[in-house]
Amino acid sequence: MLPGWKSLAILSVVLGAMGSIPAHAETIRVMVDKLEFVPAKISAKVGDTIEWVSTDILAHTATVKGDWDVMIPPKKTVSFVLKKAGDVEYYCRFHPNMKGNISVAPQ
Ligand SMILES: [Cu+2]
Repeated sequence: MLPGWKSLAILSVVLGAMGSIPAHAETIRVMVDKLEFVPAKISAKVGDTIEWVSTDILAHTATVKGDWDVMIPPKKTVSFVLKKAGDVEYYCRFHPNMKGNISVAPQ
């Protein structure tokens, strides 16, 4: 049975209301597969969580030179809370060609 248009309309109103809650922290998902961060470029704000979901068979890291370093084991999901604003370039220590960018807005 397909849901009726009325229940879909109610659902979209509920989701719309959730989206309008001001400045709540979000979780932003980045897939890690075949030596790539997807999407490579994301926007976030201070307090948001980045969740790297690896479907790769290799271990990776999300590393910012002189700052944070997150291990991403094969086929695991790891998360990291952004603590400061700025344009963040990160890469994988094991595969320096793997690069990502997070534009972190102040809260
Ligand atoms: Cu890697």
